[in-house]
Amino acid sequence: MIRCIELAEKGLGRVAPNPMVGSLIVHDGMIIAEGYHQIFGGPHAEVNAINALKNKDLLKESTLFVNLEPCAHFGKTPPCADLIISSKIPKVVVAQRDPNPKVAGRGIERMQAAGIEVIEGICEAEAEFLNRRFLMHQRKNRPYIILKWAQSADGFMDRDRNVADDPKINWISNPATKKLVHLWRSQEQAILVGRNTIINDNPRLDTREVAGASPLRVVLSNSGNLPNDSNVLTDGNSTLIYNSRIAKKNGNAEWIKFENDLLENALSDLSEKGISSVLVEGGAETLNTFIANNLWDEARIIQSENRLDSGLKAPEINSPTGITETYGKDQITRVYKK
Ligand code: AOF
Ligand code: ZN
Repeated sequence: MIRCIELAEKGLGRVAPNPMVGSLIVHDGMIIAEGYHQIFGGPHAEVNAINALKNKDLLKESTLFVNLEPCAHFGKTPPCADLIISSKIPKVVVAQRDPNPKVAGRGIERMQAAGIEVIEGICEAEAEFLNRRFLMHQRKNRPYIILKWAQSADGFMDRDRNVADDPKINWISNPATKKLVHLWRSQEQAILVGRNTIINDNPRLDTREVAGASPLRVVLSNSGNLPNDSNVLTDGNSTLIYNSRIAKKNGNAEWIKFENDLLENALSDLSEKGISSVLVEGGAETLNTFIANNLWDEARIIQSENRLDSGLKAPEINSPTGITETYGKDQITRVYKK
Protein backbone atom coordinates (compact mmCIF):
# COMPACT_ATOMS: atom_id res chain seq x y z
CA MET A 1 0.00 0.00 0.00
CA ILE A 2 2.91 2.32 0.69
CA ARG A 3 4.03 1.63 -2.89
CA CYS A 4 0.50 2.54 -4.10
CA ILE A 5 0.82 5.85 -2.27
CA GLU A 6 4.26 6.42 -3.77
CA LEU A 7 2.82 5.87 -7.26
CA ALA A 8 -0.19 8.05 -6.51
CA GLU A 9 2.05 10.98 -5.52
CA LYS A 10 3.26 11.24 -9.10
CA GLY A 11 -0.14 12.77 -9.83
CA LEU A 12 0.47 15.75 -7.52
CA GLY A 13 -0.31 18.95 -9.43
CA ARG A 14 -1.81 17.00 -12.35
CA VAL A 15 -5.00 15.29 -11.17
CA ALA A 16 -6.69 17.85 -8.90
CA PRO A 17 -9.47 18.17 -7.92
CA ASN A 18 -9.44 14.40 -8.33
CA PRO A 19 -7.64 12.34 -5.68
CA MET A 20 -4.15 10.94 -6.16
CA VAL A 21 -4.54 7.20 -6.59
CA GLY A 22 -2.03 4.41 -7.12
CA SER A 23 -2.75 0.73 -7.64
CA LEU A 24 -0.81 -2.48 -8.05
CA ILE A 25 -1.43 -6.15 -8.65
CA VAL A 26 0.23 -8.84 -6.57
CA HIS A 27 0.55 -12.47 -7.70
CA ASP A 28 2.26 -15.10 -5.58
CA GLY A 29 3.79 -12.42 -3.36
CA MET A 30 5.21 -10.44 -6.29
CA ILE A 31 4.14 -7.13 -7.79
CA ILE A 32 3.29 -7.95 -11.40
CA ALA A 33 1.74 -4.64 -12.50
CA GLU A 34 1.46 -1.02 -11.36
CA GLY A 35 -0.55 2.02 -12.37
CA TYR A 36 -1.65 5.42 -11.13
CA HIS A 37 -4.10 8.18 -11.99
CA GLN A 38 -1.86 10.35 -14.15
CA ILE A 39 -3.93 13.26 -15.35
CA PHE A 40 -7.30 14.84 -14.58
CA GLY A 41 -9.93 13.24 -16.83
CA GLY A 42 -7.63 10.32 -17.65
CA PRO A 43 -7.96 6.62 -16.77
CA HIS A 44 -8.09 5.73 -13.09
CA ALA A 45 -5.28 3.96 -11.26
CA GLU A 46 -6.88 0.50 -11.32
CA VAL A 47 -7.44 0.69 -15.09
CA ASN A 48 -3.79 1.59 -15.67
CA ALA A 49 -2.59 -1.21 -13.36
CA ILE A 50 -4.77 -3.83 -15.04
CA ASN A 51 -3.81 -2.61 -18.52
CA ALA A 52 -0.12 -2.78 -17.57
CA LEU A 53 -0.42 -6.54 -17.15
CA LYS A 54 0.22 -8.54 -20.32
CA ASN A 55 -0.93 -11.93 -19.05
CA LYS A 56 -4.50 -11.19 -17.99
CA ASP A 57 -4.97 -14.87 -16.97
CA LEU A 58 -3.03 -14.13 -13.80
CA LEU A 59 -5.72 -11.69 -12.62
CA LYS A 60 -7.98 -14.47 -11.35
CA GLU A 61 -5.23 -15.52 -8.92
CA SER A 62 -4.12 -12.00 -7.92
CA THR A 63 -4.79 -9.33 -5.31
CA LEU A 64 -5.31 -5.72 -6.36
CA PHE A 65 -4.11 -2.98 -3.99
CA VAL A 66 -5.39 0.58 -4.28
CA ASN A 67 -5.24 3.52 -1.86
CA LEU A 68 -8.81 4.68 -2.55
CA GLU A 69 -12.02 2.70 -2.84
CA PRO A 70 -12.58 1.82 -6.52
CA CYS A 71 -15.28 4.01 -8.03
CA ALA A 72 -18.82 2.81 -8.74
CA HIS A 73 -19.99 5.63 -11.00
CA PHE A 74 -19.81 6.54 -14.65
CA GLY A 75 -17.76 9.75 -14.59
CA LYS A 76 -15.26 10.57 -17.29
CA THR A 77 -14.48 6.84 -17.25
CA PRO A 78 -16.59 3.71 -16.50
CA PRO A 79 -16.66 2.33 -12.91
CA CYS A 80 -13.41 0.72 -11.74
CA ALA A 81 -15.39 -1.67 -9.49
CA ASP A 82 -17.02 -3.15 -12.64
CA LEU A 83 -13.64 -3.58 -14.35
CA ILE A 84 -12.26 -5.37 -11.27
CA ILE A 85 -15.30 -7.68 -11.20
CA SER A 86 -15.14 -8.47 -14.92
CA SER A 87 -11.38 -9.09 -14.61
CA LYS A 88 -12.20 -11.83 -12.03
CA ILE A 89 -9.76 -10.47 -9.45
CA PRO A 90 -10.67 -12.38 -6.23
CA LYS A 91 -9.22 -10.04 -3.60
CA VAL A 92 -8.92 -6.24 -3.24
CA VAL A 93 -7.07 -4.29 -0.53
CA VAL A 94 -8.15 -0.67 -0.04
CA ALA A 95 -6.62 2.02 2.21
CA GLN A 96 -9.73 4.15 2.59
CA ARG A 97 -13.27 4.75 1.35
CA ASP A 98 -14.03 7.45 -1.21
CA PRO A 99 -16.18 10.20 0.40
CA ASN A 100 -17.41 11.35 -3.04
CA PRO A 101 -21.21 10.90 -2.68
CA LYS A 102 -21.23 9.15 -6.07
CA VAL A 103 -19.02 6.41 -4.58
CA ALA A 104 -19.14 6.43 -0.72
CA GLY A 105 -19.06 2.69 -0.07
CA ARG A 106 -20.85 1.61 -3.24
CA GLY A 107 -17.64 0.47 -4.91
CA ILE A 108 -16.85 -1.80 -2.00
CA GLU A 109 -20.44 -3.09 -1.74
CA ARG A 110 -20.55 -3.89 -5.43
CA MET A 111 -17.29 -5.86 -5.33
CA GLN A 112 -18.40 -7.76 -2.21
CA ALA A 113 -21.77 -8.55 -3.82
CA ALA A 114 -19.80 -10.09 -6.69
CA GLY A 115 -17.95 -12.33 -4.24
CA ILE A 116 -14.67 -10.39 -4.04
CA GLU A 117 -12.88 -10.39 -0.68
CA VAL A 118 -12.28 -6.75 0.29
CA ILE A 119 -9.86 -5.69 3.01
CA GLU A 120 -10.13 -2.07 4.16
CA GLY A 121 -8.13 0.35 6.28
CA ILE A 122 -4.55 -0.63 5.35
CA CYS A 123 -2.29 2.47 5.73
CA GLU A 124 -5.38 4.60 6.18
CA ALA A 125 -3.52 7.45 7.92
CA GLU A 126 -0.96 7.68 5.11
CA ALA A 127 -3.74 7.66 2.49
CA GLU A 128 -5.62 10.33 4.43
CA PHE A 129 -2.53 12.56 4.45
CA LEU A 130 -1.83 11.95 0.75
CA ASN A 131 -5.31 13.05 -0.27
CA ARG A 132 -5.83 15.80 2.32
CA ARG A 133 -6.82 18.29 -0.39
CA PHE A 134 -9.37 16.03 -2.12
CA LEU A 135 -10.80 14.84 1.21
CA MET A 136 -11.27 18.41 2.55
CA HIS A 137 -12.94 19.46 -0.69
CA GLN A 138 -15.32 16.48 -0.62
CA ARG A 139 -16.14 16.51 3.09
CA LYS A 140 -16.24 20.23 3.94
CA ASN A 141 -16.98 21.87 0.59
CA ARG A 142 -14.01 24.15 0.89
CA PRO A 143 -10.49 24.03 -0.51
CA TYR A 144 -7.63 22.75 1.63
CA ILE A 145 -5.82 25.88 2.83
CA ILE A 146 -2.03 26.17 2.96
CA LEU A 147 -0.62 29.35 4.45
CA LYS A 148 2.85 30.31 3.33
CA TRP A 149 5.05 33.14 4.40
CA ALA A 150 8.70 34.11 4.74
CA GLN A 151 10.01 35.77 7.85
CA SER A 152 13.29 37.13 9.14
CA ALA A 153 15.24 35.37 11.91
CA ASP A 154 13.71 37.85 14.36
CA GLY A 155 10.11 37.26 13.25
CA PHE A 156 9.36 40.11 10.86
CA MET A 157 7.64 39.55 7.58
CA ASP A 158 8.55 42.64 5.75
CA ARG A 159 10.16 45.99 6.19
CA ASP A 160 7.95 48.76 7.48
CA ARG A 161 6.63 50.44 4.34
CA ASN A 162 6.72 53.78 6.16
CA VAL A 163 10.49 53.61 6.51
CA ALA A 164 11.85 54.69 3.16
CA ASP A 165 14.23 52.45 1.19
CA ASP A 166 15.24 49.95 3.78
CA PRO A 167 18.30 48.30 2.20
CA LYS A 168 17.38 44.95 3.74
CA ILE A 169 14.29 44.52 1.59
CA ASN A 170 15.81 41.63 -0.35
CA TRP A 171 16.52 39.48 2.62
CA ILE A 172 15.06 36.30 1.14
CA SER A 173 18.11 35.84 -0.99
CA ASN A 174 18.20 32.09 -1.38
CA PRO A 175 17.28 31.34 -5.04
CA ALA A 176 16.65 27.67 -4.20
CA THR A 177 13.88 28.75 -1.88
CA LYS A 178 12.24 30.80 -4.61
CA LYS A 179 12.26 27.76 -6.85
CA LEU A 180 10.74 25.69 -4.05
CA VAL A 181 7.93 28.23 -3.66
CA HIS A 182 7.21 27.98 -7.39
CA LEU A 183 7.09 24.19 -7.04
CA TRP A 184 4.60 24.61 -4.19
CA ARG A 185 2.50 26.89 -6.40
CA SER A 186 2.45 24.26 -9.15
CA GLN A 187 1.08 21.71 -6.67
CA GLU A 188 -2.02 23.71 -5.72
CA GLN A 189 -5.00 24.77 -7.81
CA ALA A 190 -5.20 28.37 -6.62
CA ILE A 191 -2.93 31.01 -5.14
CA LEU A 192 -4.40 33.78 -3.01
CA VAL A 193 -3.06 37.18 -1.92
CA GLY A 194 -4.55 40.37 -0.50
CA ARG A 195 -4.78 43.78 -2.12
CA ASN A 196 -1.70 45.14 -0.30
CA THR A 197 0.49 42.46 -1.85
CA ILE A 198 -0.74 43.42 -5.33
CA ILE A 199 0.00 47.08 -4.65
CA ASN A 200 3.35 46.59 -2.88
CA ASP A 201 4.87 43.77 -4.92
CA ASN A 202 2.87 43.68 -8.18
CA PRO A 203 3.45 39.90 -8.30
CA ARG A 204 2.78 37.61 -11.24
CA LEU A 205 1.99 34.64 -8.96
CA ASP A 206 3.08 32.11 -11.55
CA THR A 207 5.45 29.14 -11.68
CA ARG A 208 8.08 30.51 -14.05
CA GLU A 209 10.95 28.87 -12.13
CA VAL A 210 9.58 25.32 -12.54
CA ALA A 211 7.89 23.17 -15.19
CA GLY A 212 4.45 22.79 -13.56
CA ALA A 213 1.19 24.57 -14.34
CA SER A 214 0.39 27.95 -12.77
CA PRO A 215 -2.49 28.03 -10.28
CA LEU A 216 -5.58 30.19 -10.63
CA ARG A 217 -4.86 33.61 -9.12
CA VAL A 218 -7.20 34.89 -6.44
CA VAL A 219 -7.17 38.31 -4.79
CA LEU A 220 -9.07 39.04 -1.60
CA SER A 221 -9.92 42.75 -1.23
CA ASN A 222 -12.80 44.51 0.47
CA SER A 223 -12.83 47.37 -2.02
CA GLY A 224 -11.88 45.35 -5.10
CA ASN A 225 -9.82 48.33 -6.21
CA LEU A 226 -6.60 47.21 -7.87
CA PRO A 227 -4.25 49.35 -9.97
CA ASN A 228 -5.22 48.91 -13.63
CA ASP A 229 -1.65 48.11 -14.58
CA SER A 230 -1.25 45.27 -12.03
CA ASN A 231 0.41 42.22 -13.60
CA VAL A 232 -2.46 40.01 -12.45
CA LEU A 233 -4.86 42.15 -14.52
CA THR A 234 -2.79 42.70 -17.63
CA ASP A 235 -0.81 39.53 -18.39
CA GLY A 236 -3.66 37.57 -19.97
CA ASN A 237 -3.96 34.82 -17.35
CA SER A 238 -7.09 34.44 -15.22
CA THR A 239 -7.58 36.24 -11.92
CA LEU A 240 -10.58 36.26 -9.57
CA ILE A 241 -11.01 39.28 -7.29
CA TYR A 242 -13.32 38.50 -4.36
CA ASN A 243 -14.59 41.76 -2.91
CA SER A 244 -17.57 43.48 -1.27
CA ARG A 245 -18.33 46.18 -3.85
CA ILE A 246 -17.78 45.27 -7.49
CA ALA A 247 -19.23 42.57 -9.75
CA LYS A 248 -17.80 42.76 -13.27
CA LYS A 249 -15.64 41.06 -15.85
CA ASN A 250 -12.76 42.64 -17.66
CA GLY A 251 -10.73 40.43 -19.98
CA ASN A 252 -9.46 37.50 -17.95
CA ALA A 253 -10.18 39.19 -14.63
CA GLU A 254 -13.46 38.69 -12.82
CA TRP A 255 -14.65 40.64 -9.79
CA ILE A 256 -16.96 38.53 -7.60
CA LYS A 257 -18.95 40.40 -4.98
CA PHE A 258 -20.04 39.18 -1.54
CA GLU A 259 -21.27 41.94 0.74
CA ASN A 260 -20.94 39.81 3.88
CA ASP A 261 -18.61 37.04 5.08
CA LEU A 262 -16.25 37.68 2.20
CA LEU A 263 -13.67 35.05 3.19
CA GLU A 264 -16.15 32.21 3.83
CA ASN A 265 -18.12 32.99 0.66
CA ALA A 266 -14.98 33.26 -1.45
CA LEU A 267 -13.82 29.85 -0.22
CA SER A 268 -17.13 28.15 -0.89
CA ASP A 269 -17.32 29.77 -4.33
CA LEU A 270 -13.81 28.46 -5.13
CA SER A 271 -14.89 25.03 -3.91
CA GLU A 272 -17.92 25.08 -6.22
CA LYS A 273 -15.62 26.05 -9.08
CA GLY A 274 -13.72 22.79 -8.46
CA ILE A 275 -10.76 24.26 -6.58
CA SER A 276 -9.61 21.72 -3.98
CA SER A 277 -6.61 23.61 -2.60
CA VAL A 278 -5.36 27.15 -2.18
CA LEU A 279 -1.92 28.46 -1.31
CA VAL A 280 -2.24 31.70 0.66
CA GLU A 281 0.88 33.79 0.08
CA GLY A 282 0.05 36.89 2.08
CA GLY A 283 0.61 39.51 3.08
CA ALA A 284 0.44 39.63 6.83
CA GLU A 285 -3.08 41.06 6.98
CA THR A 286 -4.53 38.41 4.68
CA LEU A 287 -2.70 35.60 6.47
CA ASN A 288 -3.94 36.90 9.81
CA THR A 289 -7.52 36.99 8.50
CA PHE A 290 -7.31 33.28 7.68
CA ILE A 291 -5.73 32.54 11.07
CA ALA A 292 -8.27 34.64 13.00
CA ASN A 293 -11.12 32.78 11.26
CA ASN A 294 -9.46 29.45 11.96
CA LEU A 295 -9.54 28.78 8.22
CA TRP A 296 -6.27 27.01 7.51
CA ASP A 297 -4.99 23.44 7.44
CA GLU A 298 -1.27 23.73 6.93
CA ALA A 299 1.36 26.44 7.26
CA ARG A 300 4.77 26.57 5.61
CA ILE A 301 7.08 29.13 7.15
CA ILE A 302 10.35 30.06 5.50
CA GLN A 303 12.74 31.61 7.97
CA SER A 304 15.76 33.48 6.71
CA GLU A 305 19.03 33.66 8.62
CA ASN A 306 18.90 37.46 8.35
CA ARG A 307 17.40 39.84 10.87
CA LEU A 308 15.23 42.81 9.98
CA ASP A 309 15.23 44.44 13.44
CA SER A 310 11.92 46.17 12.72
CA GLY A 311 8.96 46.03 10.40
CA LEU A 312 5.70 44.17 10.03
CA LYS A 313 5.39 41.29 12.47
CA ALA A 314 4.99 37.87 10.88
CA PRO A 315 1.79 35.94 11.71
CA GLU A 316 1.80 33.65 14.69
CA ILE A 317 -0.02 30.37 14.93
CA ASN A 318 -0.60 28.69 18.25
CA SER A 319 0.39 25.26 17.02
CA PRO A 320 4.07 25.10 17.91
CA THR A 321 4.60 21.51 16.79
CA GLY A 322 6.13 21.90 13.38
CA ILE A 323 8.69 19.94 11.44
CA THR A 324 11.69 22.13 10.61
CA GLU A 325 14.24 21.37 7.93
CA THR A 326 17.20 23.34 6.68
CA TYR A 327 16.93 24.50 3.09
CA GLY A 328 20.11 26.19 1.92
CA LYS A 329 20.49 29.19 4.19
CA ASP A 330 16.81 29.14 5.12
CA GLN A 331 14.81 27.04 7.51
CA ILE A 332 11.42 25.72 6.50
CA THR A 333 8.86 24.81 9.14
CA ARG A 334 5.69 22.93 8.25
CA VAL A 335 2.80 22.94 10.64
CA TYR A 336 -0.31 20.80 10.20
CA LYS A 337 -3.39 21.86 12.09
CA LYS A 338 -4.49 19.39 14.83
C1 AOF B 1 -10.83 5.46 -8.61
N1 AOF B 1 -9.55 5.44 -9.09
O1 AOF B 1 -7.73 6.48 -9.82
C2 AOF B 1 -9.50 7.80 -9.07
C3 AOF B 1 -10.81 7.81 -8.52
O2 AOF B 1 -14.37 12.20 -13.39
P1 AOF B 1 -13.81 10.84 -13.17
O3 AOF B 1 -14.52 9.76 -13.91
O4 AOF B 1 -12.32 10.77 -13.36
O5 AOF B 1 -14.09 10.48 -11.61
C4 AOF B 1 -13.49 11.24 -10.61
C5 AOF B 1 -13.91 10.71 -9.27
O6 AOF B 1 -13.53 9.33 -9.17
C6 AOF B 1 -13.21 11.39 -8.11
O7 AOF B 1 -13.99 12.47 -7.61
C7 AOF B 1 -13.10 10.28 -7.09
O8 AOF B 1 -14.31 10.11 -6.38
C8 AOF B 1 -12.86 9.08 -7.97
N2 AOF B 1 -11.42 8.98 -8.25
N3 AOF B 1 -11.40 6.62 -8.28
O9 AOF B 1 -11.45 4.40 -8.47
C9 AOF B 1 -8.87 6.55 -9.35
N4 AOF B 1 -8.85 8.96 -9.38
ZN1 ZN C 1 -12.35 4.59 -10.87
